[in-house]
Amino acid sequence: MDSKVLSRREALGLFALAPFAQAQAKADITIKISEVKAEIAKGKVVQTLAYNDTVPGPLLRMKEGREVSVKVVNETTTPEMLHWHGFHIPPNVDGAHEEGTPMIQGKDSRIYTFTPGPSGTRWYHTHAMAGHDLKHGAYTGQFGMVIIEPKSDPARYDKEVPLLLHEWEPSFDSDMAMDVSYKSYSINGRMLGFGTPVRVKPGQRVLFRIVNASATMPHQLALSGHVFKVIALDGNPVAVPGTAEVLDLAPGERVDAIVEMKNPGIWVLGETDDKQRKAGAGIVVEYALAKGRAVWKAPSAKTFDYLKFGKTEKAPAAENTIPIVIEPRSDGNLWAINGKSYPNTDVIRAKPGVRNRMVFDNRTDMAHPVHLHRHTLEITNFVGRETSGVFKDVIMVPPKSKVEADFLAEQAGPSLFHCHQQFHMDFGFMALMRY
Ligand SMILES: [Cu+2]
Repeated sequence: MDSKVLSRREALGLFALAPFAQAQAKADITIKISEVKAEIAKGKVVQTLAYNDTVPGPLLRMKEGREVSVKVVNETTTPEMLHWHGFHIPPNVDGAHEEGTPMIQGKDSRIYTFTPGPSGTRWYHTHAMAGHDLKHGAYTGQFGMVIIEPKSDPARYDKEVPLLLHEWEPSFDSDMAMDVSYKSYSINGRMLGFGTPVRVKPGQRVLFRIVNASATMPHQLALSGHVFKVIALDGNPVAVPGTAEVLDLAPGERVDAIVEMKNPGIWVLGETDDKQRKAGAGIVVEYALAKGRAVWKAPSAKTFDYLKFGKTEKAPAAENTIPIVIEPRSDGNLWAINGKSYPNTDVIRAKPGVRNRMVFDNRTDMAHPVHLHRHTLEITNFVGRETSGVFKDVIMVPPKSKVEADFLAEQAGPSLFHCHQQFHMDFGFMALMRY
């Protein structure tokens, strides 16, 4: 779809009719977008945009395969877009303007009706562009978790704890306005020490469902005195569940990990980076009857590897190969895909109905969390190592390296491919895929 034409038609109000009819209709879930004052610590208030007046937005539970309708009411005066991240749903409801989902105009509403799937830890967040405006897009509080419950659930745990990471008070590092930094950090909308602790009991198996809802920052987490057992990445069960002292999450990524609670005390689950943790990136985990201050104990190992959770067997061969060359630019855009920056990027052509292989060739000196909408990617080669059985929708491609990942082309219509780092997406790192 030609985005320039669409914006012009929107400017003329040609999309006003359908939303008006929709405004009268009922939905299973209503999400309101409005400006809020969020208290992220005692006396520390940030003004932001949020869903249903809370940061994060409400935890949504959907059933795999059961149709749901969600009414999104935009009480702000600027157009918004709500994306269902990790869902295999049609482009008119996926929540990307570039795919053809209509924007939710200011003071207007839209109903999204779709059949959720696949099951797992998904999330929803704004897909509006921000550019240099740090008061919009993923810099805001517009994010929340969706758990799509499977038709039958084999996972065994005693308690489920959703954790959503975010940063506040963004600013540009320098006059160059190239990189964003933050004054404060939060988990579940509160700085470390100011939220409700995660309350556990000895012997419990606790499932942490973690989303990095950061606009731009990767994070590394550890739970002092405990080890994670990773069971799913981006909501998709891994081939080989395994332990990890630390969890790496790029923007957009999720980790589901079970922790056996067998070290009573009061502990910090937080960023391994001291500066970020001290600026709020953590949450207290408190055993029943434990007394004292929350303790941070740095992990002994700091490496996290996708392939630890994959099989060593090669994935089946793909029938089509799609080269994705990532390069830096300095022409007003920052990044290019196959030599061009969005909106001038070439359409990525996939072969319908078969296994397609994306070959990410990151020629830049930064890692990029690449994200493909409406599909699941299986990592088949990570920096020279072959694997199978690790299914994701965001893959962190290390600097100056190659990563290969396959998807089944079974979702007709356009799908957006982009870097999940908001500042990268907004400055060229985006393309449409079709088949
Ligand atoms: Cu990037």
